Amino acid sequence: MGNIDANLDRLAALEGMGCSRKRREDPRFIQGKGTYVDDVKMPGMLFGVMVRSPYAHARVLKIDKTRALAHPGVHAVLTADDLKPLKLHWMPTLAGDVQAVLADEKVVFQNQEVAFVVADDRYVAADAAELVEVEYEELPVVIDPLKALAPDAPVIREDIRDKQTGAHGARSHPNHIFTWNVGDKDKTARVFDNADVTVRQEMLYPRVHPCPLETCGCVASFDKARGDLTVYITSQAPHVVRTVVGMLSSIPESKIRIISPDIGGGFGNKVGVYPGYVVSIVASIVLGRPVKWIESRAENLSTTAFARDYHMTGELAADSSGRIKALRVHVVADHGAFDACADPTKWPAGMFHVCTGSYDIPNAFVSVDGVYTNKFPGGVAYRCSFRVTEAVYLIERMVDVLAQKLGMDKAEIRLKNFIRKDQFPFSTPLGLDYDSGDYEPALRKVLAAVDYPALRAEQTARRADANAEWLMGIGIATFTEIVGAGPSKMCDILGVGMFDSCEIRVHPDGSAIARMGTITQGQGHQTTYAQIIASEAGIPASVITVEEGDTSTAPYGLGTYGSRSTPVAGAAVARASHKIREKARQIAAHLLEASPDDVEFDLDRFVLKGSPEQFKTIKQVAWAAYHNVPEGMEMGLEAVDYYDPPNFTFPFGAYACVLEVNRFTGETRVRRFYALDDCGTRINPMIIEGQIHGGLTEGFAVAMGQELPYDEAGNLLGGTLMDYFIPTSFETPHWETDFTVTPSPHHPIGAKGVAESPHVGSIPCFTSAMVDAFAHLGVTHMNMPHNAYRVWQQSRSLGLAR
Ligand code: MCN
Ligand code: CUN
Repeated sequence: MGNIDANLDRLAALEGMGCSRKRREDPRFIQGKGTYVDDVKMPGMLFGVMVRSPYAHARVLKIDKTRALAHPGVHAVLTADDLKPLKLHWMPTLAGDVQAVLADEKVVFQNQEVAFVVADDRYVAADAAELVEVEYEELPVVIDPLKALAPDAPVIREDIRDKQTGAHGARSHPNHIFTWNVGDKDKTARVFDNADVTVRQEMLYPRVHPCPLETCGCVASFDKARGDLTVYITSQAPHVVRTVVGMLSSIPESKIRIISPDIGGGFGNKVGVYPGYVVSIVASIVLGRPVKWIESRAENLSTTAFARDYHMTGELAADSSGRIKALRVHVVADHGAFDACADPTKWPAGMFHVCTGSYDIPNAFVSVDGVYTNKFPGGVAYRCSFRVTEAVYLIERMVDVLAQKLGMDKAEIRLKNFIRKDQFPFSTPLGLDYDSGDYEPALRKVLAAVDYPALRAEQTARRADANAEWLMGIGIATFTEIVGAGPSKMCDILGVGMFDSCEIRVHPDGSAIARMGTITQGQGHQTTYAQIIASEAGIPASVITVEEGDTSTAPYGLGTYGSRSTPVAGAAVARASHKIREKARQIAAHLLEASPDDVEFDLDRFVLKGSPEQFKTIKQVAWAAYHNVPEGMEMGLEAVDYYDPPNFTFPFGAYACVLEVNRFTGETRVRRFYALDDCGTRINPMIIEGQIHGGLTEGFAVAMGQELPYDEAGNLLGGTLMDYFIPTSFETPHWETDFTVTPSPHHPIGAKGVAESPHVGSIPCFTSAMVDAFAHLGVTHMNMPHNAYRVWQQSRSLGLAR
């Protein structure tokens, strides 16, 4: 008994995987002691402010900087003409397109960067920006992506007007970016032709924005004497920024240091390289002084990486029993005026082809047309897993629509079509190989938890009551996520494969530092990576420092987005830990004067097999590593691992939502939201729950209120927090969470990513519940956002409200 207690004490002291260790980063944050980019102050630092276009599409006839330059405190006003000799007026995007750094002869979206004013402080720069006189000639505007390919549509990108092929194949129109087809078109068509039942539904996933608390910004500092460039930057991928800056500037990467300090939320908004970063660097090189640029909220919401804007049409074919036979999808993807989608996969619509979802659908065909419009660029952001949000929304909506057509229950149709546990690994008709899943028990657990039959009975009674003011909607979503970009044969950024890395150094006293190629923006990496090392190498998490974000110290890594940190870097941590453990075992054997084969790892020590009283702790081994190692072994105890995963990981979940909808006002109340997630091996249950709460809250925001609409002239309506919905604790529902554990078979510790799942899964669940409130009246779909005004309009159109 005593032994077991002692072992449990040793286990607890490690704070390894499975333990809800408190977040190590929070004491700093809640005391206001974080260091964000805007906290960085350097001697002689200047400030830059952008001059932006008021028009969505216009020729730039003339830029007069005279008055701005004459303003006291102004050091420079940069325009495209100043960048031209440096060949920096255009830059490559992550999607194989080019983007104007500063408007070159024309502007193609409202708030586009036109000039950059550098001055002693931010106020002076802002005042002087007003004095830059730009003469525009307005051009006709294309806002609706469905009209972008019309023969007479205005040409947005004159720079590539005659380019017949883009980064993803042939272009058919000057506003056309790509057509991406995947699946078997003819076979799918035949199945549709012969199907018992088919359904078709158009839906819009509107343009939204992740709106992180901290906007984007940087401090660029070029040291002329040393020829070194240091950039503090809000980046989710600092090494990638270093490589891009190296390419653009021809400064060797060894002379460039990119530091992502604390980041106040990224959510995919901080993956790309923005004009503000480039011009700040140029200004610092030109002026020989550090230059800071920090976006305003409005600039962030109207110029840097939005999400979605997917106009989707889905079709399902099924037999009369509800067995799905085929899926067909067409998407018009609005990428804005430059294709600057932060999509590192080789597919131009990212992972959209996960849209067969959790279901065994034998035939599928998907076609996506990417188009340019006069809106700001982006598309991949906001807990999206590279278009999985859109894919899951589509399939979950379609399954609901089919159930309605067949008069089937929406839980039943899902249970009928799920990929079964014994079918994994499962190859989908669109070419993905799901690693593992166990969908049916997950949904059954959720149905039992919310007492689904009772909810349906209550709803039936409510529907029968003609005077009921509150309608009741029940939503279900059973999703499959795809995270962990990625196998470098499928994913790269500008040619760099998407491995990730970890370097661990164990110091003589047994404490350690782990340096990572990823960068936390709030996900708690400093807490959780240490837990992996604790379990895998026996070093207590409390003595492990995790460091990220400085390219001068961290091993090269591709950064944090697409919930890839756990599936990719987490695997590198485990493998580096195993290397440490193996070397430590050799040293322990040497200290125990035994053969390494007779020594085994046990939690925090190395034990002589058969005599557990004879052991060396990892702490003792660490000390020995610096003075007493076996003959011929290098001193020191460190390891580095670069991990290129063999496949993605496929987390999944089953969600249920109960919504109350006021038929007279359109007001809604989330009565219940139950989220079951399966992310394989769980490293820190508390952090997972926090991530899920965050993702669900953002899902609620998107489903219920967020959108970035435009008027016909290309003016962004709702680009400030006066209009853009950010839920506070007041609006946010109460979340109930649950889990199952289906490890990834190919990940060294069986872990899958989790951070985006709740967002991906909750949004269709909200829509499912919203439509369900009106389903008995024949409604099959309602476009988001489900705000009170739009819901009231729906209610009124059905005669339920005045
Ligand atoms: N985790 C775990 N066990 C697992 C999986 C994950 O304990 N099986 C823990 C990890 O150790 C990590 C956290 O959960 O501490 C998230 O891990 P993971 O799912 O691997 O995702 P990433 O760390 O790669 O985070 C990226 C993801 C993305 S893409 C967006 S968008 C998003 C999100 O994280 N942005 C966020 N969550 C965010 N949370 C905060 N606070 N801020 C953001 O900007
Ligand atoms: Cu798609 S948003 Mo996250 O990948 O940074």
